[in-house]
Amino acid sequence: MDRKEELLALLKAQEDFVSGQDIADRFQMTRSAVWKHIAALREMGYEIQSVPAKGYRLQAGPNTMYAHEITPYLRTQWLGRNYHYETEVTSTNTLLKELAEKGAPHGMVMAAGNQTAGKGRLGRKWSSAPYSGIWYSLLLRPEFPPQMAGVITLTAAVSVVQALEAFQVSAEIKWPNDILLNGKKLCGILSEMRGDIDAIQWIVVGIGVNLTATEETMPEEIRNVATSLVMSGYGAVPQNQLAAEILNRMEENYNLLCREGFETLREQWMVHGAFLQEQVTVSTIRGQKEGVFRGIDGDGCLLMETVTGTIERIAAGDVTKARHGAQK
Ligand code: BT5
Repeated sequence: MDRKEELLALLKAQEDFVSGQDIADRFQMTRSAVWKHIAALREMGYEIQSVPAKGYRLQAGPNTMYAHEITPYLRTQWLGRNYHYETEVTSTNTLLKELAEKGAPHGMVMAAGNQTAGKGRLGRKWSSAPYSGIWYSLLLRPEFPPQMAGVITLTAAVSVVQALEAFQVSAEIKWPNDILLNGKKLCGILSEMRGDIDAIQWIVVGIGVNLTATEETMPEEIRNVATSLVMSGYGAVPQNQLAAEILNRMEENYNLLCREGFETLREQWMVHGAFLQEQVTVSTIRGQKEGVFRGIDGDGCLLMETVTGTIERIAAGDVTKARHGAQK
């Protein structure tokens, strides 16, 4: 913690005014140094009231994923201990991939207030209005074989749902990478990797969770499909605690995955999976398939029962609930 952060911690701990002299004495600095730190904190978005003869009082913090706002809530050993925050980036995935190529370590997290070119899968766009959600990416350097890379996205999805559950938000996972709340998309996950047949160099897992968008501010093009915690009535969930909790769960689940394989996480996934045992349509790059969604297998592939009763494994695609067709 630097001085400015220590001062912030003091203001947070104190409901009433703290006098400039008290701060100066406590940190052994001059009154003008106190003033400079207060100005710097204001610059960072903290609303600090100052009243002559009374001192300073913190009124509100910004909705910003600064390291010092996240780390107090971390219970991790390695995930997010190397944490970077940028006000604006093109995409946290793009930036972290560049850092991964330069040797950035396992567990690094890159968060941003705004993404000017947020990415979804297959060249799709991820809309990331400034300060309206959690936009961050996690760098993993797994020792497990490349065949297991596919389950990382599902592991992240389970982690997000568990973290939401810790704040009494009950969400579902739509295979493979969407988190749904009341049937609409609250969160998307984009995993990108580099590796060869024998080894994974790195996997970057990008997670986006909508928090504060309202019916009015949610971008037009996703208004019908997307939701935010505020729109769903969960506006009181604290962003930075949720962001930390996702990392806490992800580290636990990743350790579990490395230790025991995917089975326990697969079971967890099945507890939270959307459209299970329902008639679904899966759009893949080779066209559409329809059938009953029977679950996922040990590689994270979707298992679909077709009309002929055979089970097909699908490795990638987008699931929607079929409009017609009987449920079994
Ligand atoms: C995803 O792709 O859902 C992956 C989203 C990953 C976002 C994170 S944010 C941090 C990191 N940095 C990045 O640049 N990306 C990651 P996909 O399944 O392809 O879904 C994309 C589709 O979701 C779009 O075509 C829209 O229909 C919809 N969409 C876009 N923005 C959305 C939003 N903010 N909320 C809900 N749905 C959205």
